[in-house]
Amino acid sequence: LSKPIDVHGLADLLDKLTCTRPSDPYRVLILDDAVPLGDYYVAVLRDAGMLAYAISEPSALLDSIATLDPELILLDLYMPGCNGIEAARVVRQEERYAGIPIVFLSGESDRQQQLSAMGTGADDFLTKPIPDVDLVRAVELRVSRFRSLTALIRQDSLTGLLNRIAFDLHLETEVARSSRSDAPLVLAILDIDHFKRVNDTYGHPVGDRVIRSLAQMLLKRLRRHDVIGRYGGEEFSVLMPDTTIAAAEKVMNALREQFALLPQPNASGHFHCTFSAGLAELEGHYSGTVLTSTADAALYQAKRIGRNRVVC
Ligand code: GH3
Ligand code: MG
Ligand code: MG
Ligand code: MG
Repeated sequence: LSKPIDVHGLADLLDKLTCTRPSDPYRVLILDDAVPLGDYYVAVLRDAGMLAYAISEPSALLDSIATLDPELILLDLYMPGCNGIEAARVVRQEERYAGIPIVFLSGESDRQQQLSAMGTGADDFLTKPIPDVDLVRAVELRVSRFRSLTALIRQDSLTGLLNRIAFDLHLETEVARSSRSDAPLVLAILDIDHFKRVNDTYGHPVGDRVIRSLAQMLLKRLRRHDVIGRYGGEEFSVLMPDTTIAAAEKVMNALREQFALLPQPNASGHFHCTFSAGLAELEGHYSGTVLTSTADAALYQAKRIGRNRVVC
C-alpha cells in the first residue's frame, strides 16, 4: 500500500487487515418488500459466488446487519411502512455501520428522487430492471473497494503492520475465541529500549528504520496465525493463539536475542538496539483490556529491572 513490504505472508497480513480472507465470499444484504424479487437477486448474487441474504421487512434491517455483517446493502426505495431513504438513514446513524456501502435498486427514474436517495450517504443508485451481469459487477466493484479501504485504515503506514484499531479488533475476537474453546492465548507487548536516545543520536529517519527492522523480524519469525500490531511509537503487540506462556516466553527470548544482534545501519557504520517485552496469558474471565494491562505491567517490570529482557 504506502510502502513496499518485502515479507512473505503478505496475503495473511491482508486477511488480518480486513478481518476477512480474500477467498471469503462477499456478504450482501438485500432489503426489498417484493419477496420474489429479493429472492431473485439472492439467486443471482449466489450464482456469482457471493453470500447473499434478502429481507422484506425494513424493521429487520439492523438485526440482519448485526447477524450477517454485510459488506454491501442493496436497498429498495419504495416499501410500505418505511421507504429506502429512511432505512438508509437508520443505517447511517449507527457509527459502526457508517462505512458499509449502500446501493439503491429501484424502478424510480426521476432524477430528483434519485438524488435525494443519494443524499442519505448512499453509494450508488441502480435502476430496475437491471441485467444480472450489471448487478453482479456493481456489487463486486463496491465490495472490493470497501475491502481495500478497510485494509488501508487498519494498516500502520510506517511498518505495514496492523495499527492499534485493527489490533484491538483482533484482540477482542481472539479473547472470545480462546475463552470459548478454553485454548491458551498469550499477549506480548514489546518496547524498544532507550529509543529516544536512538532518535537523539542518529536522527528520526534512522529511528524509523529501527522500528521497521523490528516489524520485519516479527513478520518473518512469528507464525501465520500470530497477530502482530504496532501499538504506538516504538511499541508492538503480538497475540499468540494456542500458545502457552512458557512457549511464548521462549519465542520472545529468541527474538530478543536475534534483534540485539541485528546491525542497525547509520551514517558512519552500525549500532545495536534491544527491546523489552511483557507477556500475559488469558486466564479465567479475562478481557482484552485486562490482558493488555497485565502485559503492560510485565513490560514495566522488564524495564525497571534493566531492559533487554522478557518478563511474564
Ligand atoms: P525505554 O527504554 O524506557 O522504553 O525508553 P525510551 O527512550 O524508548 O522510551 P520513551 O517512551 O521515552 O521514548 C520513545 C520515543 O519514541 C519518543 C518518541 O520521540 C519516539 N517515537 C515515537 N514514534 C516514533 C516514530 O514513528 N519514529 C521515530 N523515529 N521515533 C518515534
Ligand atoms: Mg418496493
Ligand atoms: Mg515506549
Ligand atoms: Mg522505549
